[in-house]
Amino acid sequence: MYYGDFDGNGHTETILALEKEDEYYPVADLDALSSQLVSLTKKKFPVYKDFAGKTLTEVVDKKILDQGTAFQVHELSSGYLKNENGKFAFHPFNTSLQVSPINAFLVHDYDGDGKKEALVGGNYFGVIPYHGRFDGFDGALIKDENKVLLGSEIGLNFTQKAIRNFNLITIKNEKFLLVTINDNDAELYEF
Ligand SMILES: [Ca+2]
Ligand SMILES: [Ca+2]
Repeated sequence: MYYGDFDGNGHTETILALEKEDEYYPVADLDALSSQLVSLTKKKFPVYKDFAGKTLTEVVDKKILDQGTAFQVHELSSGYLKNENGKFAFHPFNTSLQVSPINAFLVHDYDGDGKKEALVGGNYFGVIPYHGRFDGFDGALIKDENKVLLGSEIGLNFTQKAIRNFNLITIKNEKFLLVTINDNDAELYEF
């Protein structure tokens, strides 16, 4: 992500780029990019065909990009840190847990077998329509490194909901899971 005032109009821009075979390509399409950088893109690419397949530095001059700050992300997977002989190593979760950003974890012995599990919730709607909202994650219970139960298998229904937080609450000596959802009613699950 390049961040800076690339056209010198006093407002900062962010330009996202993805690496593919050692080249960087802009993530945004011509319309989105030119809405931020009119002088740099629409004049340079009057027709869409000319923009297609162009690398980032073919779209925005390297000298101009270098005026900004470059940020890099190397890992977008959700995962956990495992203590391996005193050193923590990152391990991504399996693919069933990668369908949306994860926002909520709650560790507890949910099934009463004496071992703790991690309940996981996610989804995120705060994206532009072009990217499409992340709404397909059903929630999950991580039993251990190799065993993950999806929400639908354990009586949860978190799809189409942007899960934000979990709490355990006790009402009249009975334990409940309180699920807080962004821009929606909270939900109470009986154990
Ligand atoms: Ca600017
Ligand atoms: Ca357990």
